[in-house]
Amino acid sequence: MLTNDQVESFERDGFLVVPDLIGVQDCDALRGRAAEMVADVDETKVSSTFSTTGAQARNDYFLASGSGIGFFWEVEAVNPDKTLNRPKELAANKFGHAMHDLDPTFDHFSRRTGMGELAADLGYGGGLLTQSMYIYKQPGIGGEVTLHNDHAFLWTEPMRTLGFWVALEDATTENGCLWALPGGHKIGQRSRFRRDGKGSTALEEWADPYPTEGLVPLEATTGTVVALHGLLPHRSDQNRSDKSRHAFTLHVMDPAAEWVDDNWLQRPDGLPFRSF
Ligand SMILES: O=C(O)CCC(=O)C(=O)O
Repeated sequence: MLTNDQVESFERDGFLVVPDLIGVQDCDALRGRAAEMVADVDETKVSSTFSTTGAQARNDYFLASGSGIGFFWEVEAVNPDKTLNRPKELAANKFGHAMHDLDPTFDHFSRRTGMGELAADLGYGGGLLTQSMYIYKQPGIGGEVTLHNDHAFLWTEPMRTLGFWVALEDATTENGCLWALPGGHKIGQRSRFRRDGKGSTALEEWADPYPTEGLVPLEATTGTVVALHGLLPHRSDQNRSDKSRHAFTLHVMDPAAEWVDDNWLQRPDGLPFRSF
């Protein structure tokens, strides 16, 4: 699927933008399914928000979403009394993290649209799917995602995690596209998010933060897949525009690597990680 130049570019930069990998019909089907799922959420029972800039609800609901499907609201969409200040389909920040194994539409999108072949070309043949997310980046209130790499949250020994970020709508600098640091995957790991034995989680940062100079925008049209090396620093801005920017992310680990048992995301015996 990929040319040698594309593979070399991924190895050099730590990312690769692959336009038009996924058909618009498949993107629309995923958006339609997400709309059904958020319509079914009882917002009086879900009070988790998601933000990478402030204190987060790191609770049992979040931890359970590693092997289920949990919804998280935008901070700016929640009133002080925890009610939502707008319709829930415009209030959701994201949902995750096991739809690829639990929902047929997400399973199809993850396993039957070419991402398996892309993973194999990037050295992840037989890779195990560890995490999926549907990210809204809502118009007006879509929150910033601060500079990080994904391996800090999805740790393997040795460090072998690959991410796919799929544009379900056009993503531009106006509505909060990804930004990445070319070659930044060679800097090494500088943080780790782990859980303790009591069900709490914390982000440990043990070296200088990643440099914020030199990041480039990764604008993407609908159906584009951005492959991200697990160690690549990336971020996205707030979305203050009037355009939404829905995206889907999928993470893959090398089947020869070990999934460590203090990762926040753990699967029960009955729901092991599966391949494409
Ligand atoms: O979709 C975004 O804005 C950023 C997503 C991201 O970086 C992540 O979830 O790791």
